[in-house]
Amino acid sequence: ELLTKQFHEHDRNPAKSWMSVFQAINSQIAKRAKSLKLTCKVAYSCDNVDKNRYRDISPYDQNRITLGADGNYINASPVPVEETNQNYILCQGPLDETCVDFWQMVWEQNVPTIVMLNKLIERGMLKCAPYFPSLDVKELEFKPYKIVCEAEEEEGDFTKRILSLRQEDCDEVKTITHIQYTEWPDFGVPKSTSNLLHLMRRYWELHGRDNSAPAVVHCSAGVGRSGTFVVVDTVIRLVESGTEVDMEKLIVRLREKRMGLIQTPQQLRFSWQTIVDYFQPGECETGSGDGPSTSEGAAGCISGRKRDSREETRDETLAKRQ
Ligand code: PTR
Ligand code: PTR
Repeated sequence: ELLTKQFHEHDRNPAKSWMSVFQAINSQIAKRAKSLKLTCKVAYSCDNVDKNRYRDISPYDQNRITLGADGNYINASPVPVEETNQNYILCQGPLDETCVDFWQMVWEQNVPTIVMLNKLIERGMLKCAPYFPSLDVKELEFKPYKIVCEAEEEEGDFTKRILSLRQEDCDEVKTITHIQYTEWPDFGVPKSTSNLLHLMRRYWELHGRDNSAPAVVHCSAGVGRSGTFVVVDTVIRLVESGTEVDMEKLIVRLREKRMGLIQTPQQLRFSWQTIVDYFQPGECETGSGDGPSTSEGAAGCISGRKRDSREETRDETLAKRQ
């Protein structure tokens, strides 16, 4: 497997280190952004500047979600991946003032699934407005939208909620699955690759593996963790369909849709390792890549200790292969 070989090359060869791969991606996208003349004028305009959580993370004018007939602004970017027939919307964690915009987007874009990769408070700072209801606060209203939490279930490192979304003066009710993963620090990586793979498998089950309806994926800025999630999902799908993947090229291509996807060399390494682990026979019983598997199977390989011993075996196997 080419990706596995490259992964270990980057791990062992200082000349091809993760930092240098990461920097190569940064400089390639900088050049691409220039030649494509990507701009963020709408995000920086007086009307909209306060709708951004971070000054340096904005959607490109050329690729942003617009709201209503007037094309109003939200810090969100559509990220379609044609080869896998998947559609993501990456966005920032809503601000208090943009919760209503967020639900307008979910309503208008017919979003069945929201994947949230952050906690509301991280390192003592508010990283996202409480835009969704829970069992504690069952109902929220952001006029004209009303959101009710119909069910909530803890599933290890994430919480699954079923939300219903209504709009004033409209009979339609939309049902949305909200998956909140709570173990992924910003600028960091989850505890283990099997942890993220568990989330991924549940996402495939809940969203529907072949569902091309847009899934909203967000964290605080909607780039670091969200980007890692989309890259892992995309590469797994491409490899399974027999397509050869160039990780650097893919990330550059996705970054033309939304800036900053994958924020650190460590996140890059982790996403790569998660993909390698998914296809590594024996990494976990259900991880052999023959399609979506049950969460019960994946849950078996969450323990950190178990993983360490598996890690060694895998490295030995790979060392022998090389
Ligand atoms: N298997 C790695 C190697 O080839 O060097 C060692 C390693 C594995 C190091 C996992 C760190 C790991 O943790 P994480 O999954 O958080 O990157
Ligand atoms: N300029 C901000 C910062 O560096 O803190 C932007 C930022 C914040 C970028 C969080 C990425 C962040 O992580 P994530 O996209 O995973 O929420």
